[in-house]
Amino acid sequence: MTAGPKSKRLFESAQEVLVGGVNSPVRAFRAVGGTPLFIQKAKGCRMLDVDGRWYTDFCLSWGPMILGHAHPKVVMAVQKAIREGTTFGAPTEREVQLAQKISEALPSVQQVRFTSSGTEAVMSAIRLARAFTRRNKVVKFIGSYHGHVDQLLVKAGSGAATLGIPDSEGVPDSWAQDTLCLPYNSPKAVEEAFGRWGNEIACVIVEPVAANMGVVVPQAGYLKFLRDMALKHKALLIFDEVVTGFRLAYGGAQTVCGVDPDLTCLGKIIGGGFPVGAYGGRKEIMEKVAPTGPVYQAGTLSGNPVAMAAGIETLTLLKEKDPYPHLARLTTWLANGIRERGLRYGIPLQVNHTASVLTVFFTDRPVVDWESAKSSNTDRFASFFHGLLRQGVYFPPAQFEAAFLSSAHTPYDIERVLQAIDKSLTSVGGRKHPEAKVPSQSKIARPHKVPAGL
Ligand code: KE4
Repeated sequence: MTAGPKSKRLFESAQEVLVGGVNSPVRAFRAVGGTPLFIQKAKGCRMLDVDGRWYTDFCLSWGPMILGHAHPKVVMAVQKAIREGTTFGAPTEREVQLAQKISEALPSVQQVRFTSSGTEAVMSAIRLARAFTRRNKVVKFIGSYHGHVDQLLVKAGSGAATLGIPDSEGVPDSWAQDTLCLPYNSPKAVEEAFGRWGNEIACVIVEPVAANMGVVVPQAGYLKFLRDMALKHKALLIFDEVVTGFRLAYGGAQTVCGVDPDLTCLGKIIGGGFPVGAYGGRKEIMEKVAPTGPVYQAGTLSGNPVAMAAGIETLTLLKEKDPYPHLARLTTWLANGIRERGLRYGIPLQVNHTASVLTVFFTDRPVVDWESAKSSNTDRFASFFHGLLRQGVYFPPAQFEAAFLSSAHTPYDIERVLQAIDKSLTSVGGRKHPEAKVPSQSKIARPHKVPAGL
């Protein structure tokens, strides 16, 4: 549909040697159709594909690039680190510095362990929660993704409080049976699960703002409810902040909603574009991890100085510049502009957003969980995506993902993408109703009450 000849040629040869031509499934454009663009380079909020076409980027590598691509200060910090050697398999000062920054930003995180991906961080946090509580069951939420962790690649059983079934080949039934998959934003389902399995549940893992069913914010009081339920049943509460960490605020969702989890998983932004994950929490829990405790976890490149340098510079700039109010304003402007256009073109759509994450769902139902998210018209999303791509706007190539903004995006970029959306909505089958009474931005109804704090 929209890829140039060089991307097409590259994708052909890529598929010979790389599974599906990619190193992560979502990059293959299977959710939206067409050939994935091969990217040559990126700077700020712009990406250049191998056919010489520029795009305004709202995928930002699925979240890490909150300062925009190739930020000069991050590049300089990485260049300095590389010249000193890239990895020693020995402790370095930069690991301490980045861990201190994370702990200062997230008071619930007294100690940190770095990994090389968010998946590793989540896998390790689950293992640690099971060891600390001496229990096996894990509660996760339908539609949430926490990396390709075997025991979380699980779908809901028949009833809310029934045991999970594998959601990927290669995951043994026995491993899935310790995972309970509950609907997000449903306190009743959590009460049922704890009522039935309470003293066997090691932890509840939750995306404090879901981003992997598209953006779905927690309903008012929901996170506090999970905190109270976990405490009551002596289970651990794990916030998977791989997306929300340093995205929703300097620190993350927990600093916005005022709920302290027992363990936090991080990734993406803390690596500044390099492979970094982390998990952390109270010392009494973390000291169970080797070498101070019996929970084994390790990694050749965990905490390597180059990735640490990128993370340190990124968090330093985020703290110094505090781009969060600017990002929230731009994102709200974009969200309201899309809502207005949906009304004007007579296309039912929902825009869920908070801070600098946003998802457009083509449905007339408010999207508050996986059930309502999957009711959206994904064919319309695919047309919307390609309509934008043809105009040089790169949204995430999948409905059930978040679009991201960076401090490199400007009001000009929002104006431009709204103009592109005007055209793209006609390709979705919308007809402009010039006489449509479009309420002013301030009056556009929000599909659901965003809870105080988020
Ligand atoms: P990684 O292993 O990809 O670094 O992180 C896994 C992960 C953990 N937790 C949450 C909430 C996540 O969103 C992710 C990964 N996010 C996806 C996009 N939703 C990464 C993109 C991809 O899989 O290629």
